[in-house]
Amino acid sequence: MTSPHTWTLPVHPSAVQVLTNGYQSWSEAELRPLTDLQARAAYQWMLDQGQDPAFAPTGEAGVWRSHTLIALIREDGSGWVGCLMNARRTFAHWEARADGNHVTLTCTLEGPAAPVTLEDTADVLGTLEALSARLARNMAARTPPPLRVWCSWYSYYRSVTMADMLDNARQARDAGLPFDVFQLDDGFQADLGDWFEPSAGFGGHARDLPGALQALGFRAGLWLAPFLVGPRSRLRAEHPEWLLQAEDGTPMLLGDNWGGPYHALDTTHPDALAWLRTLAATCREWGYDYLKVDFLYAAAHPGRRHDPAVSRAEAYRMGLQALRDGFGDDGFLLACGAPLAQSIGLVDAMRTGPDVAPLWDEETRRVRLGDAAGPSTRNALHTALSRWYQHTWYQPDPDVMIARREQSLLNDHERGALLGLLDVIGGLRASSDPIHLLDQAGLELLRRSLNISTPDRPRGLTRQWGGAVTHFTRGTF
Ligand code: 9PG
Repeated sequence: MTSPHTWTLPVHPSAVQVLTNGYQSWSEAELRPLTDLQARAAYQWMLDQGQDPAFAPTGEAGVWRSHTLIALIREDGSGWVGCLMNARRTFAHWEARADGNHVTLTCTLEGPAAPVTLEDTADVLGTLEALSARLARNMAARTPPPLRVWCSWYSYYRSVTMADMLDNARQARDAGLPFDVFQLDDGFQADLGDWFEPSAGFGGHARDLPGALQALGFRAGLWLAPFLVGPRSRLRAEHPEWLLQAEDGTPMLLGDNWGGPYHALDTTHPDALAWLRTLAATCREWGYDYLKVDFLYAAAHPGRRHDPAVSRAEAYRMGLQALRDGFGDDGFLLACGAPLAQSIGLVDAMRTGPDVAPLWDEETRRVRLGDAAGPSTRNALHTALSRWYQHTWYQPDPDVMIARREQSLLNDHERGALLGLLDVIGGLRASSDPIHLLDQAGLELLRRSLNISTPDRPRGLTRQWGGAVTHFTRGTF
């Protein structure tokens, strides 16, 4: 941890809005009046899974925390942009504070020294884009053409079967739907870490899927949470020494999903790194050339590591590099639940918001529990829109369109908003709808959502929309 840079900005706190960038894919990013309150999640597992437990919002009005970069914007579009210019081994923790009649801005680095810039500008949005693009160049960003993906998660969840995958691929082929990739999500594996053994319900083995998908004309994609280890998994029993430790030296438990907390792999352990390389290489041998690697923040979680000299950012990057090395340079990696800037140059695409869900908003979790990282269409759009400038870092993945009318609480207006805003955000296009649930209108909506678009630049500052303060240029609703 280096000593912080501190600046005093000569502007009244009530005269600026702050644009924050949350820590990882699901963490909230937003544009808000500086004098407002930044939400802090009520439970530790939410801080672990949706914010940065080492740099979470304070719960104090007028204090805003942001990762990598921050912008302060006056009504006329002028203001300041602060940005870390190389995130390979370092986190930058920004805090803007309303301080009497001015604003105090601090930047604290966690990890080795790295260049940080603060620019005073007449055009905050333009400067933000320029600095983002420079960061992307400094880290040799990968932005291959975006793909159109069918993903099993948002309709089959963990009950997905081999037959569901093949039925949908066959129906998509028969309907001439322009998907590039069919991606199997969570549910096929025996446990977190035991990726080579099938779950009881999957009805097959993940290694047998790529050949069948390719025969139908699609590339094959697979989901992994490569840095997570289930408490009851075989991996946990065989290699407890590969796990991130709590202060007392026992394997740490963090987050809460799949009915409880889970362990994280210690990516500074050479044998754990070798295992990660083999894992990615094996998926490639099975015929997958697209991997959705999820819950990646776990490799950067605070804790005791085999090599204590390695920073959290660097430990994360070592794990991600091992996956890239195993999967090959020409494989497509989509990161999810991932520290954002620290992934530049190693991944092809990035989820830039929380999950879409077949409902608009889950107010209890968002408002009462202070956690906007939970799945909802509103949360997904709100955060992905607030990261529009990150399209130079990798292909943004704003998550799936939901075109179906069955098994969904979204109304026509909400479906229209989702379609229009996915178009504004750009990047990957995806769907999870069971093809047989789509009538003519549903198929038409799905086809429109699969049109690749160029990310839009916001025209104005803010707009009150659907309970979210955000900014965008156009939408078809
Ligand atoms: C598989 C899913 C899907 C999905 C991922 C991730 O904080 N949360 O409540 C939370 C819920 C779901 C979630 C992440 C966080 O989903 O984003 O696309 O792959 O895992 O389990």
